Amino acid sequence: MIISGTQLAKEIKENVKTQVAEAVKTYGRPPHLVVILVGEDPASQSYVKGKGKDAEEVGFKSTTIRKPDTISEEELLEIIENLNRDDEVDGILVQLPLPAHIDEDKVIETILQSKDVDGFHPANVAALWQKRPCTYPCTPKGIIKLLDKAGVQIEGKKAVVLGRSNIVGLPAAKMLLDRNATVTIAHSRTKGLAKTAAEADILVVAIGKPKFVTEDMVKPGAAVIDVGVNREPETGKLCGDVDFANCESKASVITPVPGGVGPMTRACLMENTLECFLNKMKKNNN
Ligand code: L34
Repeated sequence: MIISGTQLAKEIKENVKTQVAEAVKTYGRPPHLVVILVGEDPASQSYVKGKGKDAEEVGFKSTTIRKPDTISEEELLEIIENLNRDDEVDGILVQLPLPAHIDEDKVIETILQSKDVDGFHPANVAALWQKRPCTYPCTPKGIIKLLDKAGVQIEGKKAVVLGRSNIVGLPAAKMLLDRNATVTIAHSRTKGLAKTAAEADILVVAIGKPKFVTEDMVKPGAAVIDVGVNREPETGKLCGDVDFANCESKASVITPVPGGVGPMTRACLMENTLECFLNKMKKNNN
């Protein structure tokens, strides 16, 4: 079975849209999401465009701030600080990666935690790892929702996460652990990676290498979640970290690229933005 992220994302966005209409009646304005894009990387441009499109679809106010990759760190931080102070801005997202002369950690720390719709702020990360209320990072949140939608049992299962990034691998592993899976975090330097992967009931692949996972690395009946977004070197077509055609028949459920985790990342961003907005409005009313 192929799990359609596009379909599930649509359902999530419908739900957000309904709540936005309610929120407008209650609070007099929709949530406002600001996305900052530095530079002209084609992939980042495409993702940011998708976020703006989704934001408009659910009825948010949406602003994209585009800056050249020559922008100084100081200038970028100042933009963020102004957005932090702006009462009518509810969510701030700085698209990663940033040019090398800008300290990403510093940028992420500058975003007000209550407007951190990515869930990347250190205070948010700490809250996630300590099982306190937090904003769940969009991609891992989307992964869990895809598994639930497909009816995959997580509790008691062996999950293997390939990749250990702050954005995907680590938080995805933690969220699977919190659902009572037994989790192995593996990576490109793991010895016997293929064998480890092949033991997984749930295999999450975020290793950033096109068609890295082949059929021999998939346990029969496994659920395979492909987080990769790569370009096929020969054709320029989008492809995942999983060799889909090769693995499809071995997996019980598998996500496609495009149309899997990507659209879910965006839909979860819409949910997070609404959540930040509602938290703020409820606080203001007290
Ligand atoms: N701050 N930076 C920040 N937050 C994020 O959550 C991200 N990420 C990752 C890169 N940098 C970030 C994204 O937005 C990856 N990512 C992302 C978002 C959306 C899609 C892919 C990656 C997506 O929509 N993928 C589509 C295809 C898009 C295309 O045609 O290029 C898909 O169907 O997979």
